Amino acid sequence: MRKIIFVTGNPHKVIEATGILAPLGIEIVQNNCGYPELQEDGLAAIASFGAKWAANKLNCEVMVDDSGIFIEGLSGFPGPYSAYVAKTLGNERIIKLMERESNRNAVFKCVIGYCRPDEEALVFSGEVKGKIAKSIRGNLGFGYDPIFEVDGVTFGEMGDEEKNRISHRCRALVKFATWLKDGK
Ligand code: ITT
Repeated sequence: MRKIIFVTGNPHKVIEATGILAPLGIEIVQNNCGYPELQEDGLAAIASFGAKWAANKLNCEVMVDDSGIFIEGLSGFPGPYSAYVAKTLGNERIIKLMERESNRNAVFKCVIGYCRPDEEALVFSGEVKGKIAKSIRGNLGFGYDPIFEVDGVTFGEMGDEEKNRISHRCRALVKFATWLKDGK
């Protein structure tokens, strides 16, 4: 089994990534050494910088995952600032912000950054379109899962298996796994 270090402080990401990559023959090992998150407008730039930084620090091949939720009615907010907004506003206040908003469309995006020491990073992206729920629903998953719904069901109401079939993370990870399988 190919083993890859996943630099993240978020254990939920590791559980989801393991569910997706283990059946494809890739073992994930979490390292939470962290990496500097650039104040950039794009997830790809953040993931790419983070992967390169961590690969050189740990001196081995690594992957990172930078994700964010982009709410159409709020002009794409919080996007790359999703972690900060989750800590400061949280789901309840996002629902409140959206109270009078008729456009509830949102996109969840994930970018996997991969890098080997002294090389340039590669990125693999995935996204899933959905809507911001009218209220918090479901206690499964993490982060924005209870307020992001696809076909009327929030990620917080889905188990990992169901979320992993359609999620932004799954779409990015399958691209990454396909690239690895092609002998890279
Ligand atoms: P690392 O950077 O250490 O990997 P993080 O949780 O800070 O962990 P991100 O910056 O990628 O990760 O996440 C931005 C925010 O979006 C953060 O609050 C996450 O909890 C949330 N998030 C990321 N993926 C999610 C998902 O699949 N479902 C729900 N919320 C998610």
